[in-house]
Amino acid sequence: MIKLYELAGKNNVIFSPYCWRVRLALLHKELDFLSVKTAFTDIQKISDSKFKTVPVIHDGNVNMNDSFKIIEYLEANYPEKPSLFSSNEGRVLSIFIEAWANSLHSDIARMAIGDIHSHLQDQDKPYFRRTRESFFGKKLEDVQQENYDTAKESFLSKLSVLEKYLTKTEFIGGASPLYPDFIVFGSLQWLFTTSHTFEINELSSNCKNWFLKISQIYVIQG
Ligand SMILES: N[C@@H](CCC(=O)N[C@@H](CS)C(=O)NCC(=O)O)C(=O)O
Repeated sequence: MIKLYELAGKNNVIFSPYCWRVRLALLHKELDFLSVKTAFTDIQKISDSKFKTVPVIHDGNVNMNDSFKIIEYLEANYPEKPSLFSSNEGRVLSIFIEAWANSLHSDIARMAIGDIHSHLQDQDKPYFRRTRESFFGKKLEDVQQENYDTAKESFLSKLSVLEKYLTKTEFIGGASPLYPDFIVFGSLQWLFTTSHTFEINELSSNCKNWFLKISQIYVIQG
């Protein structure tokens, strides 16, 4: 069975956007998998320190990280299972959507970096604080407090593009969800699983309904 190493905080909360992308892809492909809940500071123990980031999958002799590479591997090796791209056009769309969704991450980090820290396992807290405070040049709580409003405005402004798009189509991938949907879902799920402040009702209606539909199809079943 495929093993999925995914980042987990306190109470096994899964919050990493990239891990959510792969988790939904495995559920969509109806592939059985074993979730290995992993702390930041345990990533080095996977596959003899081969990887610096999760998600990682082990499938037989294959060990790999990087969400997009994992998706391409699953598509190539499980062609009889429901497709994540549907076509080469779907794969190319995913590349664009990945870049767009990743541009939400700097906003989400500024909206929730202190809250993310509070969700971590105790063993991860010093590592996370040290590396992220060195990146931002200030205390995590100050980053969040000083930037929350402007980051939220930027985040919602980027999502207004998706809001308009979703007037034309039920899912980003068309009539049913595809990997581009899971990419964006993973990014938003990162915010919703960690923020103490931002609520789903703050999303505009098409984005909110789209998010809830994906949750119902995959997350609740999963
Ligand atoms: N490009 C990678 C990015 C993965 C990534 O950055 N994962 C983060 C968790 S969200 C991580 O493992 N960080 C390790 C660390 O900060 O030490 C992917 O798509 O999988």
